[in-house]
Amino acid sequence: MKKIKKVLVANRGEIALRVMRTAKEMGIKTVAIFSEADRNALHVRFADEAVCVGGPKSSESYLRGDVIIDVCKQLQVDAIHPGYGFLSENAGFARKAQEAGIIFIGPSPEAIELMGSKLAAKAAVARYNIPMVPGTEEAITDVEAAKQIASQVGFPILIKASAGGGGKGMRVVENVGMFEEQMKMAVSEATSAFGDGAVFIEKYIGSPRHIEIQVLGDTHGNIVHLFERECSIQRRHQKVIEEAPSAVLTPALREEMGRCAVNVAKACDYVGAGTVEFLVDENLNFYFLEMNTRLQVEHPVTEQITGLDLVKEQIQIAEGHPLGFKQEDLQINGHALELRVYAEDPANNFLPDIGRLETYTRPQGQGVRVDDGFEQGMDIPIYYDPMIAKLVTFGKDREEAIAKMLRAIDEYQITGIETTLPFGAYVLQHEAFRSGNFDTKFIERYFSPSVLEQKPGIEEEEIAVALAALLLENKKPDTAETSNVPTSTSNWRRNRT
Ligand code: MV4
Repeated sequence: MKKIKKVLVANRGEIALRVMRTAKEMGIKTVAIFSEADRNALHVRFADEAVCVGGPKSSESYLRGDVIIDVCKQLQVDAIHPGYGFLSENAGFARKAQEAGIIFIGPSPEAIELMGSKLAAKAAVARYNIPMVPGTEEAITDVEAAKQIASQVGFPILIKASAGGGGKGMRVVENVGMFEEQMKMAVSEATSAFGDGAVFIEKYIGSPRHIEIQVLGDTHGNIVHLFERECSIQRRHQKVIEEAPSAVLTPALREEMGRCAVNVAKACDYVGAGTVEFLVDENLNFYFLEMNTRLQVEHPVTEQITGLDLVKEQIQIAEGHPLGFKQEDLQINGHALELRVYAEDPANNFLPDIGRLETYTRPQGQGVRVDDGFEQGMDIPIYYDPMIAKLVTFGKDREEAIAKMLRAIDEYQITGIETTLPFGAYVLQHEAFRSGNFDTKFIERYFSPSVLEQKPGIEEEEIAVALAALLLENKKPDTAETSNVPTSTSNWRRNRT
């Protein structure tokens, strides 16, 4: 048991602030690190102490593990919280911190390493009877042998990089004729991207849901799960909306997936907060995909439905305290949604839209939480992730959480940059989202920039109807398939400059 008196947060933006808030509540002093681009950032102002660790690029600052550990030594820091991204899943960094006598708030370097290799992870959990997608258990090297396996598994198959994850280094192969070429490309991609060319085969699940389970493990061998998060609304592996609980899990399935997630954590002696990812197919079969050994971006939805503070749990675990509850003490209360607000232009292929936040007014009120790291007048730096805020709503049920989210989106005032807020409103109003009947193909299936075009006002509408009637005499409109799609009646567009 070691009391943490001072923590360094090796991160920036909303997550650095979010971690420091909890640290402060726990009476722990906070140290921020920052790059030259973040000199005026809110996490720097919030911290008790702040140290510039280098240039604007992540590789010159937030990724410099040795420099960060030196800062810890100089300022007598007891523990490092890595947040997400950057060094959070870097086993080498966790090990160096440990060797320097600094607590890494997270799992052991061994657990990070094991789960970082998708093949090693699958091998480790295999003895716990966890359902996995049919495929190879080892890296494939021989093309002919691999073709054989692929044919047995049945096309389409997916080639994945063992060192990948989060969708990086995946290739769908439709038939045996395309196998050799795709495999060679996958190996060369994996080699250049990860320095590890190991690839493996899985049956391709066409339209899966992505459901993940939050787990917590302490240093005394206790592991619990904190239910699921539904994360299927993604665009090119970038999550857009997450929710808890999922609209499709039955209590029995939730329990079963929860038990599997706990076993995955047991398989690597997991300590801290972690997330076990599953694919769920249309028949509600579920398959273990991978484990993320960090606090995730979307952790707030779990906090809302469980009433726990996950950062507080992480810190108490790191201090050596046993978990203060058992599985049977935990239950789901209400429903939470998270919308990631990105500085991207949905009308322009989601191109990053950097610039100054001319107006920035957060929504407020009951059931609304905004985790962000910016203020009005600040510039969004180009060097980092384009996510500017996480808008979280909480209600007694899913309908209430959705209603609050739509209200909050409407209330959120951002000018100076384009954001994904209107895109979020579109998704939330869509019949497929409302009904809960959606999967990871939602955006591909239902989104095109034209769906965000402003609904005309009454007068304009009358004119439009008259014009449409005229046009119809000549040709059918080409918007037929989107005509039944709900359109926002929000006034957010009128307010924008
Ligand atoms: C899959 C899959 C279909 N079949 N594996 C993408 C992220 C990475 N964690 C695993 N991913 C997938 N693995 C098999 N065997 C489809 C995906 C996938 C996906 C998964 C979760 C959320 C969004 C996704 C979008 C495209 C593909």
